[in-house]
Amino acid sequence: GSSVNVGEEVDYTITGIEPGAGITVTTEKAIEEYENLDGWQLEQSSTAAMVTELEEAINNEEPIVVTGWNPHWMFTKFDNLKYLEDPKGVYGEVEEIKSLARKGLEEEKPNAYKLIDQFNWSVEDMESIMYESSDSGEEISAVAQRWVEDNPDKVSEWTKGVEDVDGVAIELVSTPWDSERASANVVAEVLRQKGFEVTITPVDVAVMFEAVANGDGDATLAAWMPQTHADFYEDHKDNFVDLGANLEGAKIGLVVPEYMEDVNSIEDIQA
Ligand code: PBE
Repeated sequence: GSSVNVGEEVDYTITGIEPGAGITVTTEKAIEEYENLDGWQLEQSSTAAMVTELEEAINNEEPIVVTGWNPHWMFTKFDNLKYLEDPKGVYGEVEEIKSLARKGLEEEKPNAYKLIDQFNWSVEDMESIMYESSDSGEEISAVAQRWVEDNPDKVSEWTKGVEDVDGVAIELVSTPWDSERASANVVAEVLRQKGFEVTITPVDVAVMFEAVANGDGDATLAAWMPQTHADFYEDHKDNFVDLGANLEGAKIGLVVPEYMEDVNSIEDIQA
C-alpha cells in the first residue's frame, strides 16, 4: 500500500487516450475490477494529449497515471517509466499483433493474401521505424519505405511465392497509432512493389473489425490479442480469417513515472 494519497493528487483520474482504443475498453474494465479504483475515472482524449500531460508531470515531478503500451517511443523519450503490476490480470501478459483477412480474400486475391499471411517482424523492427519518425519528425510512411529498402532479407521472406500483379486494389484497414502506421506502411510498400494499388484506412478499433468482418476492407495487420481487442475479436471471429501473429511481445497497461516509488501495483493507487 502507498503512504501518499495518489488518488487525491491525480484527482482520481487515469490519463487515457482515444475513446476508440482497445486499451480504453480494457481500462474501463480495470476500474470495475479493482475495488481501490472505485470512483476513479478514465480521462479520454488523444494519444498526443496523453503524452503531453505525461511530459508536463515528469517535468514537474508530479504524480500521474497513464494508459501506456509497447511498442511506443514514450519509453525511450522518458526513460523513467514503469508498468504497474496487474494482479488481477485485466491487461494480460504479453500481447501479440495479429493479421486478419476478410473471407474470400484468399480466393479472390491470392497473392495479396499470401504476402499478408507471410508478413512477420519483431518489436525491434517496428520500434526502429517509430523511433526514427518521432526523433526526426519525418512521416512514418517515408521511414517505412526506407525500412523496406534496407531490409531485403525480411522482405524476401514475405514475398516468397508471391507473383506480380497489375494494379489489383487492396484496402488495409488499420488504426491511427504509430505502431500500426509503421506496419501498414511497410506492408503497403511491399504490396506496391508487387503491383498492387494499396489504400490504408485508419479507423477506430471497432470499425476496423467490422470492416474486415463485413468485407469492406481486405485485411488488417493491427489486431492486438489476447486482451486488448478481445471484445471486438469475439464479436466478429466467425466472419474473418485469422492469419496469426505478425509480431510478438507487445504490451499494454497502466504506467507511472518511477519517482512514484510507493506505487508499483494497480492495487497501490489507493483512493
Ligand atoms: N494501442 C496501440 C491500441 C492498439 C495499438 C494499444 C493504443 C489500442 O487499441 O489500445
